[in-house]
Amino acid sequence: MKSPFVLHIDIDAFFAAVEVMLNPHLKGKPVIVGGMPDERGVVSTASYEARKYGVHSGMALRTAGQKCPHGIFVRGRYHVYSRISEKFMDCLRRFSPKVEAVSIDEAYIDLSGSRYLHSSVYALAEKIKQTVERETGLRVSAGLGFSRLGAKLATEAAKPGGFFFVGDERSFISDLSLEKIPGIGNHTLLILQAMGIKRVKELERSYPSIWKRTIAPHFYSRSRYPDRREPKTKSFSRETTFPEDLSDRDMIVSHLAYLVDRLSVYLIEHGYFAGRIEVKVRFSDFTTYTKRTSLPYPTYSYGNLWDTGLLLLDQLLKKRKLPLRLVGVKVEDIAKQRDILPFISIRSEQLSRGVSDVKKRFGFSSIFTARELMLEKIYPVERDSIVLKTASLTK
Ligand code: TTP
Ligand code: MG
Ligand code: MG
Repeated sequence: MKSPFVLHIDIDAFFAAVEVMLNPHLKGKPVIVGGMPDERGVVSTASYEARKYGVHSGMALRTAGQKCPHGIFVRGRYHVYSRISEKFMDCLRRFSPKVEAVSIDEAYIDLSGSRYLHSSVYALAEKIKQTVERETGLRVSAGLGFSRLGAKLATEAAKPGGFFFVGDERSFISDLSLEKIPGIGNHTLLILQAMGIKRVKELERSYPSIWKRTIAPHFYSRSRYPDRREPKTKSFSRETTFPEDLSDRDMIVSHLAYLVDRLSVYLIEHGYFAGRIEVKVRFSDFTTYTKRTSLPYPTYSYGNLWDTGLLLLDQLLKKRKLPLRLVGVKVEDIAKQRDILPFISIRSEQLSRGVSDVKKRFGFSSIFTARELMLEKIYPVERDSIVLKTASLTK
């Protein structure tokens, strides 16, 4: 059997690196993307110079301002990042038909079949890295391994800017601390740490059954082969912290409608169907609730996502007294095709597709539902599109 080779590539400090590329005065400076330090909301990302001060993705902008007072704060321009991301993915696809985009700045590339064309997979991987760097103008990190997990962890270890090949994945991963392993939740991590287990090899030694369930499948099952049919990303989400806490239900509904609209267009553009939807709210006192449910059938339609999303929101709003600080929506169980044909949804899906075409040509907010109209009162419209102040993607 051919041994599989998986290359993983991730752009370094992506949003911040784009800002530096477009404005060379920022080079070498602590750049923080996401908003201004006196604003609510969180940091999308920070340049490596800013990370030295402890600033990282997901940190409150205010905290970032305290940690790095001389930081250069920028709001971020999602449409620019998205265009560069497409360029990045297109460049990778020239090297292999099997490219799996897993987030805006990262992809797995299956190089198993390519090794007969190139003398060395290692040399090919290096060439791919150099080519994307030249064509995008951004620095990337790369990891080559025999499984997705191995390749991804190699990239993490190679950051920033490096390239690692993991020849012996099992011993490489054994030496890593558990928090590096994607898929081990915080809760499990805390329990294991309390039991004195910090590294993968300690887990294997002391609790082989847990190791077998969590780590071993990466080495032995077919899951190590990049799968072309199903996107590996299991969910997509959009959320926003409001400029001021909101007590008006209609205004909250309006924000949710906007985020669902964004997600629906994203699903359509990428040819995905979503099987589940989750809504998240954070009240002023920072208590956070989520609620999710299966959709009646896998869909990308705004109407279908909305109907279920609104039910979830109303259930969540009963949990506590308003005002609310944040609302978000996530879709899960993502698939490229569906087995059942839902007759009832066809109309709603056709409508969503039509609307999405119009948006593509004339701007995101050139057409939208009346529910979203209220947002024009509080946000600027730029490039034919309403711009939320602190929109953020979550992984
Ligand atoms: P990452 O690849 O996780 O981070 P990064 O590229 O900024 O830094 P590095 O890979 O060198 O560690 O995420 C890619 C982009 O996605 C990031 O530039 C900004 C955005 N993002 C968010 O908006 N919110 C988040 O919580 C995270 C983690 C990323
Ligand atoms: Mg990155
Ligand atoms: Mg990434």
